[in-house]
Amino acid sequence: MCLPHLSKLLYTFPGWKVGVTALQQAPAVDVVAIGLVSGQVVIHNIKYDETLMKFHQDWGPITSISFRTDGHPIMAAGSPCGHIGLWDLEDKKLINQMRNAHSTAISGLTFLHREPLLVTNGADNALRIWIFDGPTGEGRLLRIRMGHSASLTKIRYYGQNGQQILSASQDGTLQSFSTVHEKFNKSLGHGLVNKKIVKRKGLQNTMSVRLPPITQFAAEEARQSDWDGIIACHQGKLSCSTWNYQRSTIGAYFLKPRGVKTNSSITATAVDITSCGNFAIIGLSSGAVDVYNMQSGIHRGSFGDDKAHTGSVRGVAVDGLNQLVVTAGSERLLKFWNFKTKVLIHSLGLDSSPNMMLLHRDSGILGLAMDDFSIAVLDIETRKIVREFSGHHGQINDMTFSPDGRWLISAAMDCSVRTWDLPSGCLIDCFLLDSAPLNVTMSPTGDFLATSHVDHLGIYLWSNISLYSVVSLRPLPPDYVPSIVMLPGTCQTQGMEDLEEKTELSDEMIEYESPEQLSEQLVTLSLLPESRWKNLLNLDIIKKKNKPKEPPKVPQSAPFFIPTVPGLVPRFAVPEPSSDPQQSKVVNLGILAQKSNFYLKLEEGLLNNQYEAALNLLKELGPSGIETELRNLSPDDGGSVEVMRSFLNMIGMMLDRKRDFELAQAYLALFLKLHLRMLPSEPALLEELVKLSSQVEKDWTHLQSLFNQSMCVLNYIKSAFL
Ligand SMILES: *[C@@H]1O[C@H](CO)[C@@H](O)[C@H](O)[C@H]1NC(C)=O
Ligand SMILES: *[C@@H]1O[C@H](CO)[C@@H](O)[C@H](O)[C@H]1NC(C)=O
Ligand SMILES: *[C@@H]1O[C@H](CO)[C@@H](O)[C@H](O)[C@H]1NC(C)=O
Ligand SMILES: *[C@H]1O[C@H](CO)[C@@H](O)[C@H](O)[C@H]1NC(C)=O
Repeated sequence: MCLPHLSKLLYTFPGWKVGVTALQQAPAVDVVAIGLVSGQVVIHNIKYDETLMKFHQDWGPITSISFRTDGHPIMAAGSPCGHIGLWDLEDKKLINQMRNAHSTAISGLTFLHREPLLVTNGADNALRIWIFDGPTGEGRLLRIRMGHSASLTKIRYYGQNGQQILSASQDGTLQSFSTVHEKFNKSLGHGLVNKKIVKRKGLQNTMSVRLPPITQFAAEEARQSDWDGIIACHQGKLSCSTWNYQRSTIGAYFLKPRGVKTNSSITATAVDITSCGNFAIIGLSSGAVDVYNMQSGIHRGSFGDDKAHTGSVRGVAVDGLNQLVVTAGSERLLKFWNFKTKVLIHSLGLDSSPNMMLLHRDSGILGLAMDDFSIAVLDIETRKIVREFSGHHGQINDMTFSPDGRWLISAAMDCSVRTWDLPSGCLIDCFLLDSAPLNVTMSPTGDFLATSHVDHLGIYLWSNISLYSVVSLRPLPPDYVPSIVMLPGTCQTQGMEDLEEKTELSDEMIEYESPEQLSEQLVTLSLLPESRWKNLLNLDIIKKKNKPKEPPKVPQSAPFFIPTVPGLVPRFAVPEPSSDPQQSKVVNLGILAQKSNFYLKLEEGLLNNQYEAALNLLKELGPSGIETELRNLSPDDGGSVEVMRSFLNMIGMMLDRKRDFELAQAYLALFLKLHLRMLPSEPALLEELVKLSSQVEKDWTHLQSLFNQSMCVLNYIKSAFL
């Protein structure tokens, strides 16, 4: 397919006076559909430059067009407002509309070949598959894959099994992502201001009833099957919403402090839920901290005479036993309260105002990130600062404890993620990212660290490298220069672009010739049939099986001329019984040994270090031929130690080149089997073998890890589609 006129302009269409936005070939020959800015779709025969039909869609420019190919003459056209029009090409009319297929513009839609399935995607970061199986000809949503459509505002692991991550986003939704399988993820949806009104008025899709994005949330699964287990603050809002994880929806209450005017600029800034799931604690920007019952939504008291803090509340936390509440205020005070009596126990002055606060409930260790980019760690029993860490050069966005409370991991605007070892008080890990990390959360089982990043919609998972290899966790030196880790992406990387450019250079299509070796990282197999190498090791068994039961016998019939014994008296010679009963027709080749071609090439190889010729000879032989050649290498069978060394060199060369991998293994195995007895007595050979052994092992470990990796991917794909 290398046509010289491939890139030659053949014809120019005059156009339709407005911009063309989509172009799609129709199933009919020479017919294309042209989508225009005006919302028109023109079905045009390009051979005769003739318009066959025109449709007009009212939703603005056509973004994308596709034709059904399973026997229905239907065309789908996408629009910038998320609707899809379905047109009948025979009756030349609109037969259906799929409104709000996506919440943003449809960026692409395609009917699957010969299937009643339409795949659409949009700028809302969703991929949907619609099936056309109903009588109305309307698409029914079959499958959906959806992420957040705007940047994330907060992520936290949910539950104790470490498999779900709750994430809130600027798009106003709260979603739960499973780290195990997409099957288990779910969206808790948008928060609606008043569900009942919305239902009654059928306002489902109007933006005005949606709550602003969640900025903070706390979740506790202890009573999730009884009542709501998630409490969330919304951007610029005073009241906090509750959410139900099990029912995947916004919950029953809006917890709103009484006595605060709704139109004041006071907002909720910090929340926590007790580990029993009964109480929620809400801190406000005014400094007030209130307790609510999660089951009933009733106000259960507040801390402080009027307010807990004079500044805004930057963090609230309850200990694991509902005894102590810790609150941090922007006026540089950390306060300890009795949970039941709401009495102030202790107030601690800080050097700088706290930015965020995090409590590790099991150990009672409290992490405080300060506005001066330092971190303080307190023990809530003794109420003393036990560690202070500095090193970040930017605002600390988030922190998380490892499940055992040993490590504190912090993420900051300076694009670094740092791991601090609490017992030793040292920084043990630090790496830089190309995009500043916003939130970090460690799974309760310690297997993953999840991060969210500026300008990224996804959640990134990091695994604990010490699970896979031995890492010495030494304190990093003060002048340690962290390396930059690139976030994995779906966009093409630099290297791929280079590759593409290179391939683009040759405009002629060259038939692909597979190189002898694809990559130095991989091994290549010979293309010899399996029978040539697979059974080499079992050759003796096969021979034994195929061996005639008895040696061929001389027929016992009387000869025609009976031999006589020379002498005076004629006497018949009695045939002597064969002296060697074991003698068979199988000739012992060792005795007849004459230097074979292979042997000669190996000898040559010793001089010029070229083993290609010898290898090629060996490749042409069948299994028993190979065995004979290898057997004859040993000094007992007419060979020499030198030639055996040459053979090992040949194997070494094969391993080096990483080609004919299976042959190298099979030949070596047979060689070892045949000469096992004599090899140890030859130091020269032994030395060679030790070298080979490490080489074989290295290659194999590499291969094995590749195999394992492939198996994992395969298993994953299998589990994802079955
Ligand atoms: C999490 O990320 C948001 C922005 O996405 C940031 O405002 C916030 O400070 C981060 N940390 C916490 C603890 O929410
Ligand atoms: C809040 O609204 C009331 C009337 O509803 C008004 O008198 C008051 O000035 C408003 N306060 C603010 C901070 O907007
Ligand atoms: C990482 O793995 C090692 C080895 O299993 C374990 O000792 C360590 O606690 C893990 N780290 C975290 C933060 O879970
Ligand atoms: C998760 O996957 C399921 C099924 O694959 C899908 O229905 C759901 O919308 C997805 N949700 C998110 C948040 O990705």
